[in-house]
Amino acid sequence: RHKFWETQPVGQFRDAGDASLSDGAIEPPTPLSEVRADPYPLPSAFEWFTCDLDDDSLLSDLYSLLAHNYVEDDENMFRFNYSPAFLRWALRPPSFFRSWHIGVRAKESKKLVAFISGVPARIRARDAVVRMAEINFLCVHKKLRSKRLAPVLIREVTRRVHQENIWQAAYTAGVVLPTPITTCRYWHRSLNPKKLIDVGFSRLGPRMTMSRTVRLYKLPDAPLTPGFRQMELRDVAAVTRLLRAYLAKFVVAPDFDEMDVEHWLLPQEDVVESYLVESPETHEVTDFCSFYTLPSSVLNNANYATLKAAYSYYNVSTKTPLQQLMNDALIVAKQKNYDVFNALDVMENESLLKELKFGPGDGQLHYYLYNYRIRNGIKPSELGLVLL
Ligand code: YNC
Ligand code: MG
Repeated sequence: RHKFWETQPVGQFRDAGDASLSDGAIEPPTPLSEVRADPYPLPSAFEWFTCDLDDDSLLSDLYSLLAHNYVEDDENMFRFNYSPAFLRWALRPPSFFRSWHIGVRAKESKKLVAFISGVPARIRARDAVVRMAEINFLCVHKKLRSKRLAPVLIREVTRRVHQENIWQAAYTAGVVLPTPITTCRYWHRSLNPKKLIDVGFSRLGPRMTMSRTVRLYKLPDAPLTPGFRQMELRDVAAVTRLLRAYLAKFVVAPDFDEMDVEHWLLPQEDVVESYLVESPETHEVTDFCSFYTLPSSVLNNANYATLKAAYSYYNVSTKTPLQQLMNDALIVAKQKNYDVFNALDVMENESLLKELKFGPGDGQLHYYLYNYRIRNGIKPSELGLVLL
């Protein structure tokens, strides 16, 4: 049933419940000299093309490919609209490889028609910290779908990851493939309920009027926790300590060092927002929360072109209750004019989603590891990893 995925070192559906299989790599690494030296062949009208994201015009080509052809919801009402600044951030973390920003273009017109990317990460699975690639932004132009181009892109990124002596990867997808380590659900918290209803993102509840709905989702004008402020460069060491201690609780989580924290969590306007609580008495940093900005294009609506969405990222509480911290995150997102705040049921999120008036979405997000087995999988609450 999965002609491509059945050939790959991933947990196969038939392996479920096989007690003889153990956790860890599915296949051992091959000697680097045996990694295929040449790119995989493409249909003759196309060529491989490494996208240099320093180049504003190439970044803008990638932005357009994704803005028109990337992920849509099941009803094709919305499409992710990752901004150019976001793409640069997402694709250039510490020690990134240029060769993992892989485009396919038409030989004649030079038009970008497909893309896949990887970035390096250290991810801990149970006790083992493993060097992995995080694979994202797999996209084939709508006119080239169902021609088995995706497996060629996946094989090519795998080859280039192997060339860097990395043998495992992590990725998420809305589709079911062999075999998720866990399946998460998105929850949505309305910040601008009127607009969300107008664009068809949400519906007026039964026996609800618009004015009652607006009142239901109303938030205070400013954060409530004393000492709540934006994260700054001088906070990197404290945030790294907090985050490392917290992520140690989960079965699968990134192994962040200070360079990672500086890249992934230092605020960048309209890309990533981070706040912390600095105790007014001791000046100790006790709590942390963050979200990233990912608008969606609203397809076919006369009044609105985009939805401004915040996505919960990493949150750590040691003194401020997590629910209060997340409520402050909602408040700042509302202040900054976001329409909706989204969160997965990962880490400890499930416990506060209902209380904070999030509602369950219909989209599921499946998490996968490549060439790494976690027998029986894990629960969303055991997952400490958020991919973009
Ligand atoms: C997907 N999302 O099952 P089988 S997520 C992985 N991830 O193979 P064709 C996918 N595989 O089942 P199309 C996939 N979607 O026959 C489909 N597949 O074994 C598999 N959509 O290929 C599918 N972006 O080219 C099937 O399909 C085979 O033309 C069919 O292209 C698919 O970024 C796609 O949703 C998704 O642009 C490119 O539909 C296209 O439909 C599209 O005939 C809109 O492909 C955008 C979209 C996906 C977002 C993402 C994560 C990707 C992970 C890829 C796997 C990485 C593995 C690790 C590599 C490194 C290893 C090391 C070390
Ligand atoms: Mg195709």
